Amino acid sequence: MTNIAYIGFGSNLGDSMAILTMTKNEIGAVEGFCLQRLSPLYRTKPIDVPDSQDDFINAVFEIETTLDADTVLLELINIENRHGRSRSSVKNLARTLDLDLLLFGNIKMRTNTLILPHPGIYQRAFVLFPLFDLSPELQIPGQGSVQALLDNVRDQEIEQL
Ligand code: PH2
Ligand code: MG
Ligand code: MG
Repeated sequence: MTNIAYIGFGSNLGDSMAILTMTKNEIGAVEGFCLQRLSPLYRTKPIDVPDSQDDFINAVFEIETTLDADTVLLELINIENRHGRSRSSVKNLARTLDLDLLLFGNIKMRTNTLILPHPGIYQRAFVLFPLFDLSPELQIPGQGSVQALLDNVRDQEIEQL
């Protein structure tokens, strides 16, 4: 049994392009992950952050995996930690590496540690554009089609690299 999962990449601290390359290799090396595709890359203005921050590099990875969603999340947190991702009680500070589990098959779930689909997808251009690039027909369980959701975020500043 395998599932397709989509993983959001975000970085706006340090050498974000180098971090992206390393992350791609690390995702490719996880046992139980089969890296399928990386979306085009986007430079995006920070959204919903508490201070003045540099632009982000954002993209989305598509993987096929034999692991369950909780284990996938743990693997992503391991990769974040290897890149010196610091965690603070202040939300959304600048970060070297943020890997968000956006979608895991068609699964809907809500626990203390994981909400699927990721609850922010529908309002974030930096996630919707790369998802659309990878899968124009994609449906987000409970949120609608990526294509329709894009109409809500066309005012957000994002530039394909
Ligand atoms: N991530 C956030 C908060 N705001 N803004 C952009 N443009 N890109 C991000 O990846 C991002 C953000 C929290 O994870
Ligand atoms: Mg995030
Ligand atoms: Mg995160």
